[in-house]
Amino acid sequence: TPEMDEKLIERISKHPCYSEEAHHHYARMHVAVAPACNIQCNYCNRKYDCANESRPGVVSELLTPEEAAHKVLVIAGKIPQMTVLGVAGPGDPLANPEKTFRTFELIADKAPDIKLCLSTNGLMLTEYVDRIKQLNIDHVTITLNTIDPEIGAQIYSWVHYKRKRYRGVEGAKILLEKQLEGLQALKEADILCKVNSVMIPGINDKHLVEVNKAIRERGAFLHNIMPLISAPEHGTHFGLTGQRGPTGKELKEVQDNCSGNMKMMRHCRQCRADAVGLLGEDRSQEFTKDKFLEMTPEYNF
Ligand code: CLF
Ligand code: SF4
Repeated sequence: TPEMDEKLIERISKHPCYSEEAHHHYARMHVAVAPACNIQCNYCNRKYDCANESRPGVVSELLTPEEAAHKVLVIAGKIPQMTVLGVAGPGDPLANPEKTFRTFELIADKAPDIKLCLSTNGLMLTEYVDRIKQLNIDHVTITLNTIDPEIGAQIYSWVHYKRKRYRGVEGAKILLEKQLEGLQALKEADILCKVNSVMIPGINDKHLVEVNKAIRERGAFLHNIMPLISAPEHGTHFGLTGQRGPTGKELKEVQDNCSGNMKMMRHCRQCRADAVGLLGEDRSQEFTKDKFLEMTPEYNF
């Protein structure tokens, strides 16, 4: 938009998720280095990728930070439009801080022109904002589905925080507070923040306008409302209780109701935790572990 300043445009212009325009020209890759998680979302089955950012029901191949860095260099050499590296699972990246930050460090060191992107449930965000800033990670996604602990208790079955497990409203309250604090801390550190919200009919659908207002007030840059994908065979709580996802029409209606004066993301493709390529294009199978470990990086920067 014309009122966006030039510096901001430059920060998003090569990020396919933050700029609708960019997604036609620039590609992203994910590396699955973060297996553990510290909460339990009712739309997630731990056997699969983190459904906060990814497509539920998909299993990504777990990599060590060193393997991930090798993969990134191989792919960046082969796909010139590759501009962004994201860590988005298969669990919560900040529940695996050593693996996640080691991966970012290796890539910042070897491929400094690749933009770094991180997706998290937000529980541990305030603890790591300084480290995120230090590593020059300019794009962080928080999945924030509600600002009401009563609704949260229907979405999260437990939250593990500081060596204790909290259930129901008590757990949701901790998570929700930490998410909003995290958002504020990102704003203060001048890191661009996208918020993902999973739309769950009958649970948070009517409430998402309020979520949108709350994140807007705290300076989120972009809001991505994603449809719940819930299939019984994925074995999630919602899948087993028959919770349905929204129709395309219902999703669009909520996005339209939120779009007052904030940018809404409407081109999300709910990628895998090991996605490679333009959004909507899946080249992950060209770069499975058995394949990329045999390839020599030809990346020049
Ligand atoms: Fe990956 Fe996410 Fe970064 Fe993009 S995906 S960590 S912000 S580089 Fe993009 Fe994929 Fe949607 Fe995510 S289309 S699921 S929003
Ligand atoms: Fe699953 Fe991600 Fe939620 Fe953890 S944060 S339970 S990995 S969807």
